[in-house]
Amino acid sequence: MSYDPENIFTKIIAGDIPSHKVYEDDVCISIMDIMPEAPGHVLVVPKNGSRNLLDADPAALAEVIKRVQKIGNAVKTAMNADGILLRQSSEEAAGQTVFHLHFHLIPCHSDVARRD
Ligand code: DGP
Repeated sequence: MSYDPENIFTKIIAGDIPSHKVYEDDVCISIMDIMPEAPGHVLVVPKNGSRNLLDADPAALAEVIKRVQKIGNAVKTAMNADGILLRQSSEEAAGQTVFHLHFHLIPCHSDVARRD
């Protein structure tokens, strides 16, 4: 499976499609998920496109994961959460629906049962 740059996240990164952006630097953007599983659910989307985790350049991935950690801590604080669920789906069989690498950061609270 190859990377198709004609995907919705490429258009969001380019500013052609609006999003609620909570973070941006030269490596990635972070946006609110339009189908949140919990309040404060954000996506971290690298600007350097790859299809998913399986074809990502390891050196680029190392930079992205630093942002995932930083944004995860910020989301936990902002949402007064007890924890953060990190999810990344690679390929349709794993639930991937947008074929541009992204990481879900989902705030979790101890007193709220998760459905998954
Ligand atoms: P996944 O199923 O892991 O590929 O996650 C894709 C996520 O992307 C899903 O939770 C919904 C979200 N999403 C899809 N289209 C858009 C969009 O146009 N804007 C935003 N903010 N999120 C989107």
